[in-house]
Formats: sequence, C-alpha cells, structure tokens
Amino acid sequence: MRLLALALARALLANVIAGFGARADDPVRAEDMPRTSRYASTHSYLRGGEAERLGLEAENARIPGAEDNAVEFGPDIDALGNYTQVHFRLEIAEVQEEIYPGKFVTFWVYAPLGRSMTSPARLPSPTLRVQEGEKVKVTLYNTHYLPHTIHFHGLPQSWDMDGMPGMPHPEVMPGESFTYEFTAGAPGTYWYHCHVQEDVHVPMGLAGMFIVEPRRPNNHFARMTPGAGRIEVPAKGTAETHQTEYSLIYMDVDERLHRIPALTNDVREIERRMHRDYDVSQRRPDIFLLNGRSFPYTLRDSPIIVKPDEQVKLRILNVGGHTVHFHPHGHRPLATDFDGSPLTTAQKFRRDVFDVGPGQRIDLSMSTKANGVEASGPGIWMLHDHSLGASTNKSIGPGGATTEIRYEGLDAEKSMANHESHARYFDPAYYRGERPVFGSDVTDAAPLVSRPDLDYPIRAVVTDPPRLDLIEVERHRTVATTCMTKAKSIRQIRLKAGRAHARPGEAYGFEPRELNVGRCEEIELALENEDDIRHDFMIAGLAPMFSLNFVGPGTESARFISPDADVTLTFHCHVAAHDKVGMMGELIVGRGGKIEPDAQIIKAQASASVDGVGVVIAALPRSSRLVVDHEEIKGFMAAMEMSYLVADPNLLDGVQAGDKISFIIDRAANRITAIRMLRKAN
Ligand SMILES: [Cu+2]
Repeated sequence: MRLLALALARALLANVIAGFGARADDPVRAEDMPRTSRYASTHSYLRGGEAERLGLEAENARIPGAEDNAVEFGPDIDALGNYTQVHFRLEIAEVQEEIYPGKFVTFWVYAPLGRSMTSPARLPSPTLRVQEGEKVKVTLYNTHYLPHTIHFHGLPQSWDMDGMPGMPHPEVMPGESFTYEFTAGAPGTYWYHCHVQEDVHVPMGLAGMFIVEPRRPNNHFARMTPGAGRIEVPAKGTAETHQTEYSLIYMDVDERLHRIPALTNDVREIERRMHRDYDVSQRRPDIFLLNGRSFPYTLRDSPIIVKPDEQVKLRILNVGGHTVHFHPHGHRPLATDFDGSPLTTAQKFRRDVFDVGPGQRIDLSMSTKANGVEASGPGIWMLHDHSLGASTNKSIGPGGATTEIRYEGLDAEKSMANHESHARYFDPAYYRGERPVFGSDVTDAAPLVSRPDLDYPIRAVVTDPPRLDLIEVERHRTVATTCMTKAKSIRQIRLKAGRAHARPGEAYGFEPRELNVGRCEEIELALENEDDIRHDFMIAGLAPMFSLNFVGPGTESARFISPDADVTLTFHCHVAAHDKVGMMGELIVGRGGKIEPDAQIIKAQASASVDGVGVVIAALPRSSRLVVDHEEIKGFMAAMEMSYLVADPNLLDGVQAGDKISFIIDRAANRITAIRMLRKAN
C-alpha cells in the first residue's frame, strides 16, 4: 500500500523534484517517500505553484528510521494553507559517530521518535522549524539512562515550560515522558538544549537548532531535519530575500568526557565519573565539529554550495565552550540578526571574521556577487573557525570545524573532497599521527636522532573505546532458525519491561530475564511495557528475527515459532543503549546450549568480506551511510533493518529508497565496499 502511494506520488511529482540537487539536501531528500494523502487536498497543493508543492514535499518527506508521528500537524483552520499546531516527538539516543576518518566518539542526542529496529539518531540533534503563531508541542520521551529536560533557549514561553529542573516540573526521569507547549513568538534563529547538568549534557550533544519562520500564506517547509546543513526548500519568509539557506552548528569536544559512557555500562559509575569526578573547569576541547563532523568529513556532510549572484542565508549557532571565529574566505557577509533579533539597517555590518560566543546565534546574509566588496568570485573557498585549535583533529591539522564554499558548475575534481592532494586526510593513519605531515619530498628520509627535554605541550594519545557498530554486528549474529514444520505445541509468555525491573547499576530491565520454551513451539509473547517510552524487544539470534516495538505504557502481543533444537538464544531491547543498561536476557529452547555453526557459517566467518541482499530504506551520502532492510547475511547478521557506513559516498550514486540491491561488507571495517543494483524502485 505504501509502495503504491509512493509510486503515485513519484509519478505526480517527478517533474517538480527533477531539479533537486543530488546529495546536499539529504537526509530529508524530497524523493524520500512523500505521503500524498496528507496534503493532496490542501490549499497549497490545489491553488499553489511550484514553490508551495516543493514546500509540501519537504514538509511531508518521511524521515528515514522515524515513526510517522515524529512530526504531527494540527488543523489548517485559517484556510491559508497553514497549520495551527505542530507536535514533535523526540527521544534520546546514545550514539557513536565516526566524526573524522577512523575516529568514533560517543554522544547523546535528541532524536526523532524511532521505529522498530531503526533510529534516525545522529549528531547534531535535529533542527526543528515552526511558523510564527503556531501552537508548538514537543514531547520528550526519555529513553536515556539519566534524567533530562528541554530548555527552549530564547523563545518566549511561560516559566513552567522553561525546562529548568524543579521550576516547577521535575526532570524527565528515564522511562518517563513530558510534553512542552508554547506558542511560537517572533521569527528568528533559536536553539534548544538539556538543562540538567548542562555543563556536561550539552557538550555530550543534547542541543539542536530551533527556528521560527515568519508567517506567510501557504507556507510549507521541512519541520524536523536530522542533523543540520543545507535547507533545500527555504520557507517563504526566507525565500523572499535569499536563494539558499544553511544552518551551521558548532560544537567542541573534550574527548575525555565522551569516553566515560563508552567504557562502562554501570549507570552508577557513569553518573559518578561524569557528574562528580570530571572537572569541567579543567575542560580541554580537542575535537571541533561543524554539524557533527570534523574535516575532512565536513566536506561531504556540510559543504556550502552556492551559485554566482545569489544571497545565501547562514544561521550560525555555537553550542561549544569556546568563542567561534567564523571566517569565510573570499566573502564578506552582512550580519542581519543576533540571537533571533533582527538588526536595523544602521546596525548591520560586514566583516570577514565574526565572533560567535557560546550559546549565541548570528544570522548572516552572504552575497556571491563578485564585486570585490561582498565576494571575490567563483571558486573553492575555505570556511573555518579561526580559533587556533579548531582547525585540527586532536592537534593534527588540517581538521576541525573546517569546510568549503563550493561554487556550482566548477569541476568536481577541484573540491577539497576529491582533490588528490587531500586524499591522505581520508586515511585514518594520518590522524593517528602515523604519517608525516610533510613527505620525503620535503624532509630528509634519513633516520632521525631525537633530542629530548624540549618544553612544549605534547599531543595526548589515548586508545579508542570499543566500537559500538562492531558490538552490534556480534549481537545480531544468527544462531538458529525458526522451526520449519508445524508447531508441536503452543505456549503463552508474559514479559514485563521497564525501569521498575532494573537491578543495581542498570536503568531498565526485563522480568523475567530467562524464558524457557519447548522445541518447535509456537510462542505468543505478551510484552508489558510499563514505561512511557518505546521499548523494542528483539530475539537477535533467531532467523527470521523476531521483534516487538511500541511506546508504553501498555501490552502488545506477537507470535513466533522456536527452533527445533536445544539452543540458548539472547534477547534484548533494541532502543539505543538499552541493552547495555540492563535490557538483556536469554531464551532457552529445550535443554538450551550451543549449536555448532554449519560449514557455510564457518566459511563466512573466516572470509574478509560478506555479501548481502536487501531493499534500500535510505541512502545518506552526506553521512556516508546506507540504511537497508536486508535478508540474513550468513555468519554475519540476521535479517533486519540496519544502517551501515559505506567506504565511499560515491557508491551511493543513483541509489534510492525502494531499490533492491546486493552489497559487499568488509567485515573488519564493518563498511559497505560495493553496491550492485538488482531492481530499481520504479
Ligand atoms: Cu528499551
């Protein structure tokens, strides 16, 4: 049904979306599954022109991995094509992001409410966008293991919706939810962040941009955008003065803080180390992020792509602890707004370095008119934070919050992302300090005699924490197959899930944690979710995989048939980090035990790469990811929806949601190295 609607929508809108940029606009590309039923009869669609339809496309684009109700609209009662209410649903995820080649760092993010098996969580937390005068609801489902809130920074609202713990509402505890409500006031660039232990929770990633758009008739635009960056279809108020729009979120990272939750599973220990041992007054940022990535990945995820003779709106937010010195080469933008307030004509000014303090927002209007005052002309121009450390990755440059302003139409080879002189920055060994910055063409290759005892600050070298994606692979390996013959018996099992069942050091638990079933038995599992949040029960060792996902409190049932073998399988909750903070258990079939892997699996486990077949859910070249609903990959992973890194984003050229593909995964790197099209979506 959904596929049919998709095909219809595609046919109807093929002309409209044909002009879309290939990649700068994901992960909310308009071609990601529009839902015509939601807007086919709206005023904008019936009476509007192309701009309105593009806006509707962006507004209704499905967020890959999110529930449909992650964004919900109230009625359009003013008959101007405007909604009167928008409701966002956010949860909290612990994620590990590859922020520059080979560097995986743990963050906490707000994420759109996720679906079974998948989550759209990424860094930075999603950009939320509303229209002046709209009634806004934001429900926070605290799926995390510590208390959190949302503070809407700079937005006028009543004090009880300000997200300060105990003023008067307490923190949102793990497993609980809370709905913030206010009416969107003056248009401008704002932000939202957690206000519990904010010295730690904000740098961990609990912060995103919040934008209020000026009110216009038939005004439609993307409401919740995972991450930040290019806005493909600016809202009407912005489009009146600008052709292109970007949001730029700056963060800095003291990696020592982010290692804490990556190195222990005990919530008590995480709490003690992060909130009592870690001394924020001795904070020492060594990783610098633009839209959640460091150079060179910023070149893929957040390039500023412009045309000559246009006005580009840049919304800048500094989430970090140091002042950002924003420097676009080749351009002298005009400051138009500070902290959501427009400057008067007399107050507006032009600079080539803008200082943006922690918490501050600056809106800039950047002209690409090559008149020597506003811009120097087409080219590849660097855009960076001029603070010294911020151009490095843990003190090795080039790195940090650096990207490029790239004029469309220039040879793609000239981009820093493709130019051969930058190829070595994509090699993880470079940022581990294993390759000389200047090769033997500059320095003598003869052995070096080191002279000790010179005093200067030395770059700290630490071992990396375990990679979550590799642990995930291990956890989802198929152990046994469901019974192929008619079930011999039927059994009902009741399983409770929630915070009440956590043991010391845990946040959540199942009760019981050991389920005993017969061989080849049909099991009706009734899952009682006692929390206000989503739990996603999954038997990972069973093929086909069994899962049951819903937002509580409540009880839902589903059936599966156990294998015809004495085997012990594991089950867990698939919501981010719930397994590590307690939600794991064992399903004992018959007498339980281990099944010796068959020859096919042993062979697969010994090989360097494995092959998979599946249907694409989303291709995300900006973050070098492919979300795919794949069949079982023998000896590697059960059939499920998974998000994989791709070795090169160019592999995703021409890959769309709905395509059936085969792919090869490099086991050690856990990355897709080749993709072959089996059947196009339409
Ligand atoms: Cu859970």
